[in-house]
Amino acid sequence: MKRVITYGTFDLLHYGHINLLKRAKALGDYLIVAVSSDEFNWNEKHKKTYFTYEQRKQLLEAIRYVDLVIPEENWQQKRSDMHEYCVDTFVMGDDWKGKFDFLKKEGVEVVYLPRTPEISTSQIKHDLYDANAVDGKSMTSHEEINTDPQ
Ligand code: C2G
Repeated sequence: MKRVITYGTFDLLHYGHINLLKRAKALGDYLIVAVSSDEFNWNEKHKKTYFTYEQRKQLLEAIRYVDLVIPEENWQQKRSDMHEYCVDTFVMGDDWKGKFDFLKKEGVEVVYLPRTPEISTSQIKHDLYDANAVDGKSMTSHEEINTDPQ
């Protein structure tokens, strides 16, 4: 069984993430996703996520390509993860190209896959902020939606 691993925040899960996970799984038989903890995001990546670790973990576990979700708690854990989870292939989007080549020394294939263009969590946040700023209305509640077919 070929075991693949990838790491990320996966906040506001979108089709760019899904494309990555689908292609990562296609490289093997078992896909592990190390999802960044809330503390790691805040302290090391200076990202405030919309969804908590538990919520992001739940979303990822619902994806057909994902077999196991583990926490990513620091930058240093990758080396030991390769051995602890018997990883054959490490996969990241190519925005990280070259950054994790050191893992080859752990006997792991390192693969960078092309990012899906024009979608990112920060782009989603930006677009929603702009949209709200333009029309000034919050999301329409069900009470306000006229479902009368007449
Ligand atoms: N990704 C992609 N296409 C996009 C957006 C993201 O292929 N349009 C990929 C990224 O390249 C990454 C994965 O999806 O491989 C997760 O992206 P993020 O949640 O933004 O993760 P990141 O903040 O890059 O954290 O130790 C590694 C870090 O945890 C990676």
